Amino acid sequence: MSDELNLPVGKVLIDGVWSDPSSGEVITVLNPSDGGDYASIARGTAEDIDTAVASSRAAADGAWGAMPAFERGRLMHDLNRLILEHVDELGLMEARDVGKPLRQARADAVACARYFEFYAGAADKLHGETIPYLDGYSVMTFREPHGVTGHVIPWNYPMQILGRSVGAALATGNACVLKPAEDAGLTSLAIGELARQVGFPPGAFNIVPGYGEEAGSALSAHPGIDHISFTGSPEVGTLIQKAAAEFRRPVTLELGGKSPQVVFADADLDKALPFLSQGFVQNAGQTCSAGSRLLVEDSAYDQVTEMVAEKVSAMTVGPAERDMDCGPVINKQQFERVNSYLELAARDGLTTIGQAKLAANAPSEGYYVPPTVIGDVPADHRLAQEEIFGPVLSCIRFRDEEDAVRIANGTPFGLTAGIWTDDVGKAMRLAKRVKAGQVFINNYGAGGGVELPFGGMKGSGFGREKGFEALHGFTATKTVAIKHD
Ligand code: TAP
Repeated sequence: MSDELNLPVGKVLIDGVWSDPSSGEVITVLNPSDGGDYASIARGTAEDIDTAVASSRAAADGAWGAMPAFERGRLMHDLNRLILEHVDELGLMEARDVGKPLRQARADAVACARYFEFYAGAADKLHGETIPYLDGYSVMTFREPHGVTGHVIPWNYPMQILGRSVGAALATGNACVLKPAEDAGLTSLAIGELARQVGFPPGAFNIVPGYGEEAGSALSAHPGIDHISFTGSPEVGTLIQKAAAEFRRPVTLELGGKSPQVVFADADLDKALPFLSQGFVQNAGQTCSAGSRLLVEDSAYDQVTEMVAEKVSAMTVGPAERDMDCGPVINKQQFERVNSYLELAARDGLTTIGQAKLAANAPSEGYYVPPTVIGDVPADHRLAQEEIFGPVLSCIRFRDEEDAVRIANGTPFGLTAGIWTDDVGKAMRLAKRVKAGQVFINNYGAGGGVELPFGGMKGSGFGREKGFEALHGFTATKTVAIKHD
């Protein structure tokens, strides 16, 4: 681990102090670019979660809870600056931990800082309202923090997801307990250390790394948690929601997608091409909002898919630190899972129309899946329905606007959608009819914008993170009515 950050190995961060987990054990972390051991993190347990929740409760009821909002904002501004000072170091750490090309890993560190900057500025700008009511009453609302919030985050964008979830929770005065993914916990720990250095009060931000079924499950089932936010698989999302139901706690769930990019024949294809070909490759396709279904109007289908296939075939997949178009997937399980979809495509007679190359001298133990474009996938095929979470693009034809809406909405998911057309009316009709939490017209992703509310419809989950709206999710409204004749 990093010398400059001086991170201790195999510890939990509770109450502002690095300490041994109660298991006394560590989990070995692999570098997916070469399959070799890279670092180790603590195997946190239910006992550590208990300690962390108690520490956060004391912070919420004590120094952190009593801190004026503008001072919370100042601390978060300080954290933003410190993260920016460590972008290279955090980027390298993430590239090794997640297998993300260096450029993308650094961009994640910058985005994480930006979340803290955005929410620092928002901390003292969230306020209640006064409500006109009956004569003789004055009514006002307060937006109060939940208290102690739990955060279970995945391995695909650790820094960004930490920033958007913990950032919004801290800004509103909650004390946080974070359980990062066992495969990619290092940058979370590094940001915890930076938060410690800028002087967050003990317990405001505790981190317990460990296994999902151990530390994660203990956190989500803990009676001392007042809200839990989770990003990850639908299966674990269901477990989290069930655990929260036991104590009737609010939950935010972000569970991935199978997002369509809908291309009409009148679209500006030169502008669309980089987004269509990159939208499913970024982070080796392990992106909840990946544009992994390419829906193209019949008359333009051959031209668009040929252009995308050609672009993808010119890409190279290779080690994260060599900063190529695409890095490895996170681990062996994910490697096998993504390849099983490619095998399924071949078995069902689907055609690969474009595929990236493997870099020369890429370590044979690395988990490399070349970005792949599959042509004429039936809309109800598993490749067009299931979240593969790898760099695989399923191309699908549609007849007209009605058909496009039907196919776009025809999966269990509803996270994001892209619409490409020169016809504003058509674009807006579609934007209104597509079931998705974010819709992009003639772009895809809008540059990531921390300001833009993000979250799912249907099976993609509920609740919104990012933007000012996330602050509502991390607070509860209290109404106070005064009777005064
Ligand atoms: P999950 O198993 O859902 O992991 C996400 C987080 O939940 C991790 O911190 C994980 O810890 C934790 N977790 C696992 N089991 C838990 C439990 N029983 N109770 C509480 N927390 C638990 O996802 P994954 O294993 O990382 O990936 C599996 C699949 O999920 C992927 O193939 C992909 O399809 C999907 N996925 C989606 C997203 C997004 S953004 N939608 C992100 C990642 C993965 P451990 O890492 O220690 O298990």
